[in-house]
Amino acid sequence: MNSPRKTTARLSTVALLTAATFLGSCSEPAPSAIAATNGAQTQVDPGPVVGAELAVLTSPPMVPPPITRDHATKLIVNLEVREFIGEIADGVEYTFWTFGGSVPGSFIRTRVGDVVEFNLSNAADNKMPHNIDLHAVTGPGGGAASSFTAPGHTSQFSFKVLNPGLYAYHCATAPVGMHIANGMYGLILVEPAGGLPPVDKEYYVMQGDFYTEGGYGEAGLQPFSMAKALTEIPDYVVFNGRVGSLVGDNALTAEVGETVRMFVGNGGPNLVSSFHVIGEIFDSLYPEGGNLPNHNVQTTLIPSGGAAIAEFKVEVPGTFILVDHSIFRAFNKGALGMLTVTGDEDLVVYSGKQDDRIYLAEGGAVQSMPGSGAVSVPATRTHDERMALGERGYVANCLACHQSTGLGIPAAFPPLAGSDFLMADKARSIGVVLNGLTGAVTVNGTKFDSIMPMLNLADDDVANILTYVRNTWGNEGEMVNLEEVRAVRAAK
Ligand code: HEC
Ligand SMILES: [Cu+2]
Repeated sequence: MNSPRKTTARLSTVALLTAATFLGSCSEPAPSAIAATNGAQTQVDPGPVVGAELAVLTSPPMVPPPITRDHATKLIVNLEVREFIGEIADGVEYTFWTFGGSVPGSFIRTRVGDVVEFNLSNAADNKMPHNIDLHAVTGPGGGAASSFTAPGHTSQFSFKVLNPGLYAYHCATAPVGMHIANGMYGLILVEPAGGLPPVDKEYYVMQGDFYTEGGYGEAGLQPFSMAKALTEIPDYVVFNGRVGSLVGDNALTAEVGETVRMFVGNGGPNLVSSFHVIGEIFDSLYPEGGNLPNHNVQTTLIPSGGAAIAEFKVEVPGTFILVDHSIFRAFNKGALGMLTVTGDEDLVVYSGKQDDRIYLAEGGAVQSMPGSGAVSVPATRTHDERMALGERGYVANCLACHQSTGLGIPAAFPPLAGSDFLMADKARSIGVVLNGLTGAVTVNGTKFDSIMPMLNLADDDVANILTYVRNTWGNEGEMVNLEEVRAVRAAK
């Protein structure tokens, strides 16, 4: 019989469907691979399996190097399950169960047609049996039954990766929800035969929701809460297993002009992610990890147990914030990361603030403020006026990071409420708000090493906001007046 597999290298979608129908009615196995390049579906025979090699595994946010071989191989994956206590947020400990010692687990990179020899080891000092269900597997349970492994044992099974794409994997040992909730998930990439188009940077980011006995930020070792997991209202929603895993020194990085590819997964166990990068647009987006690209996408929905590939070029420098756009999760439960882009400004693509006018809704008068320094505003304001205007200014300019409570976010944004750093030196605090802040600072004994952007505020706004900040949440300080702000600006 003449197999349709051999007839032509390039088939239209219609032809493929026809071929599939035809195949269904004969005893030939289905074509083993359908690779895609920029949306054009091309039938590619992945070819014979040649040789053997040990898979390179990486912890997030790193990704193994692209596959350069032009043939399928026997790929040996050695993955060890480790149970340990780690931090889910500063001062908050949790017992993680992991594939390879990280949440999410090690990234596995294969090529279509590879025969994967999978060795799952369960460390001898672990307490629980575990297994693995890989969504890239064609076979019952995705490998779960074959990989069930008691502590101190190694299970081996093998599978052929038939479909290119980005797939989640997870533990499927009962209670399944609990094993996933404790961090047992990760991603496996199956590259198409021709590989993925080259990019400058590749990163691995995976969201997960966590359920603890104590509320968000409650210190100490926090046990898993089955009751909360059943209600599906998590205390933590995080990228890469921890609040602050991708901020400050741990931020992802790129240079202006580079192309970035993010392999983004969602381990759940419960929530769906509305993945978004603030200030960027995905030039290409492979929804659900499949091979049909969408273009010019703002936010993508990543199902629990699913993935997406997001690609974009970075045109301007700055800090681009990764969020689950179900936004309370980002600013209040931890689903926030950063991509720091360095390089030259392109003021045509993004100008920065060009003008600032005071808009007084009551009086209808609009006062123009040409540079942020030289402003015609009342030189004196009462304390109460500054407090009221300052609160408004705080909400508009500071709240997103330092929070309405002034408590900030552990490991990301320092507290202003009760901050010894803020209250110790008035002129210095004016300088922080005028110029932004980088480098390590210690606030109430906790070190922060991140970036506060320069906000381009008018001097009067700075005086108002700092008067408010230095006299709210239990802080007690004098009013900050315009002369003091001007003096700090002039001294710069
Ligand atoms: C985009 C997030 C962001 C915004 C918006 C922001 N900050 Fe910050 N702020 C930070 C970060 C991050 C640091 C720590 C910087 C470092 O580690 O060097 C910081 C540090 C500070 C500090 C010194 C440390 C402390 O806790 O006392 C003060 C004071 C401060 N910010 C005040 C403000 C005020 C007032 C505003 C609004 C006008 C503001 N910030 C807006 C992120 C932000
Ligand atoms: Cu498990």
